[in-house]
Amino acid sequence: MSFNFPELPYSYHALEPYIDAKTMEIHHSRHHKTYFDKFMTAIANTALEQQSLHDIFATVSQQSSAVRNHGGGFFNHNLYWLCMSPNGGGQPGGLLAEAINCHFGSFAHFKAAFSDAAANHFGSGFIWLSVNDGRLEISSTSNQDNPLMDVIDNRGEPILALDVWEHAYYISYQNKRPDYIEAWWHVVDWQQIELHFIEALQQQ
Ligand code: MN3
Repeated sequence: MSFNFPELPYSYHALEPYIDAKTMEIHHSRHHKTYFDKFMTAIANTALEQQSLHDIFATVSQQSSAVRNHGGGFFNHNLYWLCMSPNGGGQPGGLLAEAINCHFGSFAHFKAAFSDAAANHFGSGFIWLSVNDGRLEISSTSNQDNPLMDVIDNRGEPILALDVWEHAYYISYQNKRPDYIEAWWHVVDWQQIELHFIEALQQQ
């Protein structure tokens, strides 16, 4: 595998007023870039260079904490950026809407459950919507772990990621994580997440 640090698919100010440009710039060019650089250092001249992130995470319990933390940080932010768009917000349609209604009762129920998980997650981490054996599940992980890792109880293929580390929201929202979560729904790119959903179903 060759791993590349991704450009954002939109400008740093594109998600304003919901996520400010300074936060996006620091988060992408410093936090995410540091995870990427340290991950590349951690796997340099090892067999992991030839593996996919999915394969590395499937055996991450046997790897160094640097691979777990920085590989997770690399992957998790890749997905977080893709899940947002200046044209986001609203509700999902198509197959994803059907699946959300089936598994959570309604979009409103899903949104409330996901927001609760995000607001109540203690400390740094990520909140996920994942596909597990064809079912949609909400889960949370600490630090830079994710549902692909063999150290996680609630495993699945993540299709939606929300970063709840303070670096994701502190400049605009300080300690008010629920306000960040409420703003974030306005930039969630449901068309992209439906693509992730269809890909995940095809893999299982
Ligand atoms: Mn982050």
